[in-house]
Amino acid sequence: MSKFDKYFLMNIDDIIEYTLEKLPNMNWDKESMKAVEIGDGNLNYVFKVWDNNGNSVIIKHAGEALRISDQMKVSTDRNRIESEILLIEETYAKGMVPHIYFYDTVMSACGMEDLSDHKLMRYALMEQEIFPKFAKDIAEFMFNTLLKTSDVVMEHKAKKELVKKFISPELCEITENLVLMEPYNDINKQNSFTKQNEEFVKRELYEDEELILEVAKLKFEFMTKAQALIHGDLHTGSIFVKQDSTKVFDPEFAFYGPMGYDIGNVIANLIFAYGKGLEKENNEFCDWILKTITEIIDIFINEYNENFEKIATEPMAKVKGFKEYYLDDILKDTASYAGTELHRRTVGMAKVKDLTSIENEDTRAFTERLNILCGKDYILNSSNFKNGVAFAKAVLKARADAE
Ligand code: SR1
Ligand code: MG
Repeated sequence: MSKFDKYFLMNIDDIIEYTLEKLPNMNWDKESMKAVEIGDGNLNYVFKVWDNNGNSVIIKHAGEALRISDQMKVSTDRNRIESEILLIEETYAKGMVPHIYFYDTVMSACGMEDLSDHKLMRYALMEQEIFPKFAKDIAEFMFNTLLKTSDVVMEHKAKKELVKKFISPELCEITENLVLMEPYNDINKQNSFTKQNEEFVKRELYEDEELILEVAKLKFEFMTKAQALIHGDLHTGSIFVKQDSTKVFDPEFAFYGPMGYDIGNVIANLIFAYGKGLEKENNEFCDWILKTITEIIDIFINEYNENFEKIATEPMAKVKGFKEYYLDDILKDTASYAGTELHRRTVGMAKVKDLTSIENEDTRAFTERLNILCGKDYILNSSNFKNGVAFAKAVLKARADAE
């Protein structure tokens, strides 16, 4: 019998005992073991445990209520999903995710590789740090994890087993509401933004029927398009970086959905960093962000074009014209979901620090307008975004229009 045989919400005092029970072979120096809570996400508790022997591990633990709101209850099964996805992604994109040492479906906790030598990408970007290798790393990560889990490549019955295994109604519902509805109707009265943009948001989001119809279609596509095993929340707070390394983590929102949801999230979150760069009047950083957006899209397209024939197993995917049709569809979704991410992080309940840290009210209002206009361009003209330059140019256009 162990106190960890039945679920309870662990706190810092439980973590060392828990770690010793789950990772007994790590040669821990019990006397010097320490633990600290380091989580700053919206959902879970994250503990770092270490000792003087040089051992360290991250324990991630799902509570029944979310950190962002104790009114919101979401299945603790998200911890299993996250652990299993990381193990799968490790096979598709070696070295690009933290290694999972164990996961525990009783306590809804897992132990994973400590990546403290990396920085959380959102904070590094807010400090205006540049990562020249990032575009290639993330584009290849997305190509490998998305294309290779799709019906283009996978045997269809095996793929459907994964669809079943990673069905995630409660986490998907969060996205369906917070991303693909509330920014456009504020139905739950959770939206917020600068006071001076009240008329602007009303006109550009709440009253734009053409936009809302497109978002309605995107919501249904998100709910029904089981295209690839997506990360589901691939923002810069789900990525660790070093100059020579990129690691993707936190795939608890993973499920079979549209590939463009992941790619679009990466693009939108780089645009939030661009807004921060504008606040700091850092042209070099802003130029690097636009270059990175361009490269991510173009490297993804290049990987796709170079490898499609080599990895496709589905005979009908090899029909003339299908490859081009399928890529166009991925890029259209990428633009569209970049747009919805830009909107929800600007007006919705789960904001990003890149934006909320802008203290000057006028600058913040300007950045809000840039995000909203760029998002609208991506959604309303989604078929036009067929290369990296097109994605980057939309940011410059929105910047000019937001003045
Ligand atoms: C209620 S959870 C809010 C947001 O945090 C996560 O990181 C997801 O992005 C979710 O939408
Ligand atoms: Mg997260």
